[in-house]
Amino acid sequence: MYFSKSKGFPKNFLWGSASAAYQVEGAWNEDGKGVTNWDKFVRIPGKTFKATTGDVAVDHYHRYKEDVKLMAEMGLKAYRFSIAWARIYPNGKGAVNEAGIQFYNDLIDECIKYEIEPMVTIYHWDLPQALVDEYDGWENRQVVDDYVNYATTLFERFGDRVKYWITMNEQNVFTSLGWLTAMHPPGKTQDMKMFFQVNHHANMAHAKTVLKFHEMGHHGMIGASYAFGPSYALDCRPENAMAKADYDDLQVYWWMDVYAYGRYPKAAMAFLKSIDCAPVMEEGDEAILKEAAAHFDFMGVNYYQTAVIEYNPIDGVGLSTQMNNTGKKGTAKESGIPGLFKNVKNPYLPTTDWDWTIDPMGLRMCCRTITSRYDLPIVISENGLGAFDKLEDGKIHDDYRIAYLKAHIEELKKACDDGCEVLAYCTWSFTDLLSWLNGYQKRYGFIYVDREEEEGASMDRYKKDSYYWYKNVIETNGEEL
Ligand code: BGP
Repeated sequence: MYFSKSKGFPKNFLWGSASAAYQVEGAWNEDGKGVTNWDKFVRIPGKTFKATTGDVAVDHYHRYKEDVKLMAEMGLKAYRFSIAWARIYPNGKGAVNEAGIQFYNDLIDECIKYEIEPMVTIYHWDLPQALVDEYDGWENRQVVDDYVNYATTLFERFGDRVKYWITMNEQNVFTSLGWLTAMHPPGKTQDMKMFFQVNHHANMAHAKTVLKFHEMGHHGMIGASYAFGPSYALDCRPENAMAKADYDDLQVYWWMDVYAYGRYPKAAMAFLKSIDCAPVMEEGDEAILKEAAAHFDFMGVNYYQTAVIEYNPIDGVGLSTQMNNTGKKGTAKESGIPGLFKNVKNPYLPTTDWDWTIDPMGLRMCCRTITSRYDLPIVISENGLGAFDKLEDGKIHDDYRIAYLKAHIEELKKACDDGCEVLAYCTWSFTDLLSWLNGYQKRYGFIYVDREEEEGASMDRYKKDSYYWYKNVIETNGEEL
């Protein structure tokens, strides 16, 4: 659509920034925190760039006051962070660790002190290892009750101050990388059947938590953050258009339809049944998913890139178990599902050094799709550029990051003109932090943190040029970009 005059961003728009516990906190074994699947996984040789871990990360656990103060100086309206399940329940269940509760109470209070809206992600990939040891974590349906119990504790302890809740961060990513491509814990390859079963467990955990939240009478909003990469068919050949439809049903609507409609896409389910990979569901599950969808308050979107889809013959390329985690452009591999589709390069768009396509218009596309398909409010829970930054004389001139964010926010503004109800925009990330598989050199923050892959640097914080730029964006409510 074309609008000669923009309405701009709504009043009270939440200009935010996001992080995740494992990527920022550090203090991996302090104050009673239990060991997680990630604490174990990063210690397997060859899994992460230069064997980096989140043991110390950017020390947010000890420096959260300094970090929140920097947010306040910038005028940030919302801080999205995740809670480490193993700080609250070191064994995943059982006795609550009060020191863990205290840390998040302090962090929430610190945000509120500066009128920064805390936005909490309940699960951002760090699962208590005790649950893996006891029953294989997400592979076992027992995880549903333990997740709901953990989430309920968070609502009880923090629900008086936290209004925005996100059940799952990128369920599509942690399950794909965990059970199909072995890049995340538990490091399994091509376990298609288990992949869909695990997703069903996560969907049930999500749904029961949404219902619990509303039963408890909370007045806030609850959603889930989905890693949405809208797709384009390579061209107008009908087999490529059909490959795109297959991709959308199996890799996009498979998650969003469950959150928003409480059902799995029909064609995808028919296909999975035909290859004996459909999830086993219990009696009553469908009704629970439906009921939860009716109480689902917003779609969270983590947007980084779009995908181009081409038909993939039955003897075609399989899923790639490697990604570019060095920042050497052009080293990413093609990936696909034989007989269905594969992802190919977009010849019209540039990429980052880690081969992620840069497509600002894709962000508007996300909002449009969600609005026309689900008519739900939208929280952009992540968007940002991973890049090499250089600290020179205490300054970081990251004009490339400013250009990236500006182009995306411009498209988001158009989505608002289109009638999409966008509540928030959270950049990834506020400070630099650990990039799961890519070490610390792939930086996303407004705040540069003095640390490299090796431990022992000062951890001092420096404001990048983008910090001052975003401050002005917030002050002008997105009028000056
Ligand atoms: C999302 C995750 C974030 C973050 C971001 C950037 O998928 O939710 O936790 O890591 O991507 O990814 P990366 O660190 O791999 O560059």
